[in-house]
Amino acid sequence: DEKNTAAKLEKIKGEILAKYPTKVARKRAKQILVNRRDTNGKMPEVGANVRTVPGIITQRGCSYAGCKGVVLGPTRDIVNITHGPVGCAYYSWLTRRNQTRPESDTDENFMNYCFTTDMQDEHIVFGGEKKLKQAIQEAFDLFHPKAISVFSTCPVGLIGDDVHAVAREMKEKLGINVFAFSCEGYKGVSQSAGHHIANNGIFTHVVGLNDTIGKGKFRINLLGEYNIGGDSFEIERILDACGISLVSTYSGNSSIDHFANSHTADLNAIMCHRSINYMAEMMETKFGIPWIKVNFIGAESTAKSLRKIAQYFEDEELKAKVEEVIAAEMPAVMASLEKAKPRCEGKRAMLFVGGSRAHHYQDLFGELGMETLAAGYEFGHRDDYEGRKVLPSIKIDADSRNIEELHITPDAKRYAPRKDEESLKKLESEGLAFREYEGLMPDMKENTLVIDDISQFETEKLIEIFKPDIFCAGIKEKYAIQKSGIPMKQLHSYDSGGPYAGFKGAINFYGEIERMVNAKVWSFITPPWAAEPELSANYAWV
Ligand code: CFM
Ligand code: HCA
Repeated sequence: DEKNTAAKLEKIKGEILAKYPTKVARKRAKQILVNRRDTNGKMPEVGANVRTVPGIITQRGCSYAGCKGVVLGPTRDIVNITHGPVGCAYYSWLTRRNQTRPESDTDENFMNYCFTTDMQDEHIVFGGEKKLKQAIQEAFDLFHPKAISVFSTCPVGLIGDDVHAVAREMKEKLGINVFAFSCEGYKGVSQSAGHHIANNGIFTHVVGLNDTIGKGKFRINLLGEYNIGGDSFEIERILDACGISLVSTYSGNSSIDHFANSHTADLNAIMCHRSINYMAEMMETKFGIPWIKVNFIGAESTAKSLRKIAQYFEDEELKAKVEEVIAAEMPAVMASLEKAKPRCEGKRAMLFVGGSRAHHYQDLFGELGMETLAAGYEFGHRDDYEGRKVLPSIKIDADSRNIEELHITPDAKRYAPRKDEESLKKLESEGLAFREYEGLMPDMKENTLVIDDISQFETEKLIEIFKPDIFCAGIKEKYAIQKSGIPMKQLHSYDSGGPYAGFKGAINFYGEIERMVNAKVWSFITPPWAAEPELSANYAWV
């Protein structure tokens, strides 16, 4: 039967590829996989983080989106100026549904504003640096922010404006932190390059500038959590109940002061590895802060992640407190699950989202007894799919957090910079073997479909062939899916819902999915293309 399923999936893959020109088909063949280990137990290699073939309708976004929208967007008190056409600024304005909660009445919050230089043709011809200086000055005069940052859009790189020189000059002139990002949309193959540029920029210009906040016995940063639909609020509530202090989240519900102080944390807990691993690596190298991978999507995963943090600190009191919190939260979760699960069990989901949620949300569907038939990322890298090796949680003496002194010792307090091959080999030989961190593919059932950078055509084919009970993707995919009669949940913005993280988030999710997969309404829809497969435009002059 298993063999049959595999053969069936390979046949479907062939059917999809047959529609493409030979060269495109060859390329897509590496990105459409039947998730199945070979007879040696080896997983297939996935083609990921490669250029989308022009002409294919991709779900992907751009580098500017990854830098400005994703990583820096959720920070409330930096004035983020888009240097470029107004459309780039407008489309990246508040679409991501990240929320923020100023800590006091004097705390600034600029997130509701949209700042742009509104580049025009004349700036393309004569350069836009003067306009940018003016915009920075104007923002300063109006708002007196602690910091201003500048984000480059495609034309900026093409005409060669030196945004960094402008930032340096204005920093000097205004006496506040001003920094710029060369995150032109065309850089890299997706949002992913923008994440990297953002991480490098914050690390260079902000991290380590202050060490006055961030008290508490167990201090962590939460990396790769962006407070979509209030997720960070729920995680903050849980960490707070456990007695774990959050120095900074990157970057949900954050402020520039949180970033500046984040090097004082004892541990980096990473939610979305794809968008922020660079920051964790740099903090590890420069400040000796180890990192562990966590996931607060799913009640079980939340409990597991809390236990992992407590285990890292090797503190009995903390471990007991964490157990107490889990015990207090779980009854409500189980009550909600008992209601939803019988109506969801056995139903089938497909998830095509970003660079981590297509993986993390499978835990929530799993809790509901639902099966993930097919999944993939827009811009994940190979390690996000195939899993990556990370060191076991390792603790370091706070006093020896100086890179020169870091070394491997046979006792419990050991630390090795992960990049150092020698140290890594030694750890392995000491029996502190690498643990494989679960990636999307090893975590999914065998004989499921894994598709990287799925196209609109492939989406339509999957729906036609499998008729899943729910399809999860983004705004661009939403309406074609619904018109095909399939319930569609946005796992980026959560539509208008959320939070879905943590314990309360799980309860929200169960209720919502139960309602969606049992709603009959979509099956009554006849899509416009059923009657008229191809629409031709009627132009006035024809
Ligand atoms: Fe990380 Fe994200 Fe995601 Fe992402 Fe994104 Fe996002 Fe996403 Mo949209 S940082 S990779 S670049 S978890 S914005 S909050 S929802 S595609 S799966
Ligand atoms: C982005 C942001 C996005 C888009 C979501 C979507 C988000 O990639 O620039 O396509 O619905 O989460 O807001 O991923």
